[in-house]
Amino acid sequence: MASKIPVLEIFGPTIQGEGMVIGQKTMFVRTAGCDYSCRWCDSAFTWDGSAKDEIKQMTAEEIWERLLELGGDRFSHVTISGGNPALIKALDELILLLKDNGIRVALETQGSRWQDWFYHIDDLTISPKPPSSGMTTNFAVLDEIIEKLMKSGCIDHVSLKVVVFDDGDFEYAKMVHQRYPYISFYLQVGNDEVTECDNATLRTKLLDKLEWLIEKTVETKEMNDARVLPQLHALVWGNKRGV
Ligand code: MET
Repeated sequence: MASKIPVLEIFGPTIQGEGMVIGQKTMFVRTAGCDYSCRWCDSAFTWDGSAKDEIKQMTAEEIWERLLELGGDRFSHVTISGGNPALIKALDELILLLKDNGIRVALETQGSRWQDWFYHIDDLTISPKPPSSGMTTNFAVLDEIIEKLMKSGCIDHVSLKVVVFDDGDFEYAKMVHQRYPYISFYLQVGNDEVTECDNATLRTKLLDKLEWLIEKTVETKEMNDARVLPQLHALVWGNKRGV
């Protein structure tokens, strides 16, 4: 019997608003469940129980059918996010099915768990969480993940992304970048206004924070190879879900 994957939402086509493939037209598959509970998580419904009735246990085939129903021939890229999708072994079936159909696959995870199917991801974003999240990075695990990806020659498909809310987070980001200097490194403006409904207010705040993060980055020699990005989806659509 085909394995089931806990899915919270499938949507698109839209664009990827963050990280290494920002702007890429994509579909999203958001899995349920996380081993973290970040203080500022913008998808807390994946783990806090508030959307537990929306979780569907789906086979890879069912997910593919739903993607086709929504996206038709208007997509060639699928992003798997969460929650932490790296908790789900059964995603290997979905990833292989997507690849068999000529779809490129991106995945977002915090780097707290390894899965062998990481090797098949075209755009793998590993996003260790800074102190403001309230989480503690297990660097033994992260070192092992990065080492496996390095050894297998997948490193061109991998990036590190650190969300920055304050000076402490920036110091953490510097440390992560220095620890893995050969991996493309992205700094992302944190959104601590995840309940703000007024898009104009949110945009102004996020752009002010972007300016702050750019200023810090340009002043810091350890960040000479870093890329600074906003969350494009938050600027365009605010805190709306399913975009
Ligand atoms: N948990 C994954 C990450 O940290 C993906 C979703 S975060 C809302 O990057």
